[in-house]
Amino acid sequence: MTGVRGWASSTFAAASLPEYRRFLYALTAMFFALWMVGLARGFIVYELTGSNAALGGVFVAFGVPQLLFGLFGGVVADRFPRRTLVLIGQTWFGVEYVTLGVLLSLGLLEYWMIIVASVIEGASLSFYIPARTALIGDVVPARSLGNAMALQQVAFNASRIVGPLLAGWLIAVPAVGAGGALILAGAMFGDANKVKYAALSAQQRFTALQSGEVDVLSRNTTWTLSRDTSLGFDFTGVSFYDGQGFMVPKKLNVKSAKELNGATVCVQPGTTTELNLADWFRANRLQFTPVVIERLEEVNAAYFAGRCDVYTTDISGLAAIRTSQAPTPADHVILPEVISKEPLGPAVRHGDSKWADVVRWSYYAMLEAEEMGISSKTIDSLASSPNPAVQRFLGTQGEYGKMLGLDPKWASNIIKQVGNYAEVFEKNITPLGIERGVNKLWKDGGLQYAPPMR
Ligand SMILES: N[C@@H](CCC(=O)N[C@@H](CS)C(=O)NCC(=O)O)C(=O)O
Repeated sequence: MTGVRGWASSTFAAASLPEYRRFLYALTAMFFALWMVGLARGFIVYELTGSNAALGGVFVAFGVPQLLFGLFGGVVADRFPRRTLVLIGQTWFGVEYVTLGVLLSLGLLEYWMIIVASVIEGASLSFYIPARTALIGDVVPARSLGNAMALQQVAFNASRIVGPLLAGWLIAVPAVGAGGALILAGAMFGDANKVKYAALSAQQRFTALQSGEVDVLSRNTTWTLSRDTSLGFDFTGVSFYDGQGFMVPKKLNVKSAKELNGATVCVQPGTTTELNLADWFRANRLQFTPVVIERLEEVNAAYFAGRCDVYTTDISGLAAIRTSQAPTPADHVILPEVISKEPLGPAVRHGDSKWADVVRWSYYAMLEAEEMGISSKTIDSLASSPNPAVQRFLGTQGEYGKMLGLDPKWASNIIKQVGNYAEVFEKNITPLGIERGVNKLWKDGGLQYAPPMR
């Protein structure tokens, strides 16, 4: 026992000094943070940019100021109070890491911010390191100096091994890691069945998305300014250009919406439909009585039971309701007037740009596939295609999956399991009696256009 105690008291001699002990604790924490951030920073930069050169850029941004300011660091440490320099240094690193962390969680972090932070951090280290080393001499007596230096080195080396391990483990935990949501998304697109649907009324859908009950609204939500801003959503594209219309029983013999003066109109609350309806009747100096019912099944029942003369919603909705709910679909007609623009597309919450990117590019991949003639039927035969654009799409060339945080086969999985835009349209929309119309590809005179997948 005495032997061990003797060994311990000589090995940790400097640590018996309370002031040095505190110094060592602060230092160890600082070293851990430095090494952890070192690993996480590389990971984040690669995730943000997908480029090795960008990663190199960070090390240059970090190293060059150290080289330049390193020349003056020692001089400054000798002229200014070292304790203050060390305190300023550690506080600054803490503030920097927390700021970067918060920006990352909010999805606001950009590559240039990491570069700026790295330059400032590199420069600060040039003053901080000499000040910290010299501070040891202020804290411990000359005879313990060698021991104090050695202990500092032990803390440095231990944190160098454990810090990155800890950071790697944190990144690997989906709820914590920089790419948590993306890892889940990758899994989801690897298997189109790994999705949970939530049945929501038109009114419930917004709070469900805001509260995180669902991660995306993907059905018939119209992209409007107020939803994009004050409701806190981002619309990732327009997967279907629609418009609002009116459906009436054929037996009423109505040929135009202009003949609807005095009608009762079934409409759902929490929709663009409600406001468009009021605007259109007012603009046309017509009277109407709204019958406002929240649940879809109840509006349908009310209309088919004759509780209102007219049903109004998006034309795709009217066509779907007529096909799937009407006792005799041919007994109902959709009038020729299209009274609004209803660009329908997926909506996600503000603040998760990476998830938005995944949703956005999944839809564009379906358009791009149609444009390139890649379908669920042809995709397997294209593996040996000499066309580089096809190879990029299949994930055999480029690192586009990685840039999205997804599997290299992300796009081909979508096409194999779900189909390209035309296939999905033919399967789900054509049977409703709706033509491609404005939803044709841009090269066929429509509005559907995907930015380049490269
Ligand atoms: N596009 C409009 C109308 C959407 C809408 O009213 N959808 C109704 C009628 S199709 C609905 O109950 N949607 C639920 C669903 O389709 O399941 C909006 O975003 O406000």
